[in-house]
Amino acid sequence: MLPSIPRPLVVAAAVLCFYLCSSLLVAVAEAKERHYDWEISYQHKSPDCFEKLAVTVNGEAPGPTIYATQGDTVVVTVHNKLETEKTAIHWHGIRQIDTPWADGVAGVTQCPILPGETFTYKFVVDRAGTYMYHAHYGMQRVAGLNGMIVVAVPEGVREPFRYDEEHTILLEDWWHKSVYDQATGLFAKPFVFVGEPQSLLINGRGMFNCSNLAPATGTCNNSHPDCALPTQFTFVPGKTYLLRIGSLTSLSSLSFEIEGHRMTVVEADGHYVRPFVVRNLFIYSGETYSVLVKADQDPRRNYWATSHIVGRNPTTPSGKAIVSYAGNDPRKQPPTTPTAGPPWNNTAIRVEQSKAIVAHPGYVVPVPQRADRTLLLLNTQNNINGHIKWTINGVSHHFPVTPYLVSMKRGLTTAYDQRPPLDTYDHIGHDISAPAPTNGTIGSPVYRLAFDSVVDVVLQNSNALNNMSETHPWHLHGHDFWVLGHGDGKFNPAADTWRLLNVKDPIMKNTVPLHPNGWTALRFHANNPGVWLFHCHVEAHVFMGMGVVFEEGVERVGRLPSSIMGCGHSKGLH
Ligand SMILES: *[C@@H]1O[C@H](CO)[C@@H](O)[C@H](O)[C@H]1NC(C)=O
Ligand SMILES: *[C@@H]1O[C@H](CO)[C@@H](O)[C@H](O)[C@H]1NC(C)=O
Ligand SMILES: *[C@@H]1O[C@H](CO)[C@@H](O)[C@H](O)[C@H]1NC(C)=O
Ligand SMILES: *[C@@H]1O[C@H](CO)[C@@H](O)[C@H](O)[C@H]1NC(C)=O
Ligand SMILES: *[C@@H]1O[C@H](CO)[C@@H](O)[C@H](O)[C@H]1NC(C)=O
Ligand SMILES: [Cu+2]
Repeated sequence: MLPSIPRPLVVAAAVLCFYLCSSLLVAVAEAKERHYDWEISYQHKSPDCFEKLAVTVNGEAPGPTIYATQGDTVVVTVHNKLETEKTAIHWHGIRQIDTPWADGVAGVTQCPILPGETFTYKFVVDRAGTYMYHAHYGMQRVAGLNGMIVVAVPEGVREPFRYDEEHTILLEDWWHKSVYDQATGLFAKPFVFVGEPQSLLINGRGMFNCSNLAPATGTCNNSHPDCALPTQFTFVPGKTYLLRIGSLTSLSSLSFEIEGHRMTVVEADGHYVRPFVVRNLFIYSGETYSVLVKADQDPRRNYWATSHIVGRNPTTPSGKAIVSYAGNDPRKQPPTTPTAGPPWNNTAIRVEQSKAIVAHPGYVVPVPQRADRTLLLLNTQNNINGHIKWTINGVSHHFPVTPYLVSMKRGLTTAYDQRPPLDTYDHIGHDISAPAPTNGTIGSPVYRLAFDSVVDVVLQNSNALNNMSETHPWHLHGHDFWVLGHGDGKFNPAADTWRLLNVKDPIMKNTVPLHPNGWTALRFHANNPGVWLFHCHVEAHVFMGMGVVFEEGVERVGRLPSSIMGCGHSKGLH
């Protein structure tokens, strides 16, 4: 539902239609084209009071929220005005059925858009829910090019819950260092990690305490209008709100909460969840959740909405926004000190919440009972010729210059690594609670999946070179997958681990966390012709090679638009 349309009217129309015009509905609710014209440029921004160059959409970071209705076609014309930098924009959670070239991943589905060039993305939003968009070129998304996509249910269709109004909440972490500095450090010898973020942002706002800045390093002004006030959300007493929450953090796993209010989780990555109540929502980069919140607290005061880092020992202050009850001064700070959030190192409570997310009983998408192929994907951190890399089954993924979609469709076999990657690793011999002893290699191989086959993926965590195990949220492009289970320790395909899997009512998602010292199992149907990236959504990790590429039915892909070509081996192709 669009926020500008009063909900009762829509409900009334829907109820009327149910009786009077259900047969006409299909004709009435004609899909629309939604056009956007975006100029991508660097602008000086102070989202947390520290001034920095940010990549913006029409001058804003985050960019505007795209509102559409299921079945609509979204057309975004992107003008790259970055002057010295290429770009590409990914529509996170949109499956791109019949339009694999619009997925927006430089090196996978298109050549990056050159400075001064214009590129048009056109795709159908085929399922209602909450989605996001962000740059998918180098580490550019960390510089601010991101935003949300809200897809409403078609007219006459009811969601399995009621609410009065909605808000969108985009969570980010933020660095004062430029993306260039961050990316260069990760590739340098010796390796320089990006470090912990300086701030957490809620809808693009945070507040860094400028007095804590080392002398004379940049401009920081706590009175700057971009940061002086946190984001404010208004609650009218007694009303129920749908909060569409998305995380596009670069590194951090978060816990989100609203002081004094319970949240009922009802949607995850565009799929209805069997509702469950939480005080704090754990959310990983690349995930979206919708929660219902009732404005049922003392309306004479305001409340803190906060985001806290979990999974890494936090040095970053919490993100803060104000939930203000109607009638109060929305800018008035709540009288309380924001909560500290849950202990950062309690993995068990996070795994427990992950396990609580199953499909709504009325919306279970039946799971194929068995897979045609199983991929056991072990992540290890390796020192490769003095560079610190993440590898999957020994290969650190490197994006080729020529987009896979073009090279695979056109048979350009020299454009990427032809050796098939390994479906498994030494799952008996590998000690996951020690740094990897093996060497890795850098490559650009592809898992070629039989079209229409059912594929299981088991993600296996292991300790990094610092002997710590981290959280890795994995995101699959072009599909939703069933989340079959999360487990502790090492997954053993020969043992009875399969009994732990949920094939009854698993939730479908596009992003799922792999928790420290554990494994995550998922299943998907390889039925969307194209070439799709599957990767850790921690920006530094994918840049260090933590990803794989799947191809399925590329021969079924329609004629490729020549606008995605022009780089590497695709020069001169049409
Ligand atoms: C900012 O930091 C200074 C110095 O550490 C401290 O005195 C001050 O109270 C802080 N301000 C806020 C709003 O936290
Ligand atoms: C800080 O920002 C405020 C509001 O824009 C402005 O009035 C003030 O001059 C700025 N201070 C400095 C030191 O730039
Ligand atoms: C988390 O860290 C604290 C402080 O180091 C420690 O006391 C506690 O046992 C740890 N909790 C877990 C679940 O590891
Ligand atoms: C690494 O950490 C594990 C616990 O996860 C511990 O048992 C092991 O001794 C550590 N190894 C090294 C080399 O520090
Ligand atoms: C890793 O590579 C180095 C250099 O090529 C070699 O000396 C070493 O034996 C290799 N180690 C393993 C465990 O393969
Ligand atoms: Cu990761």
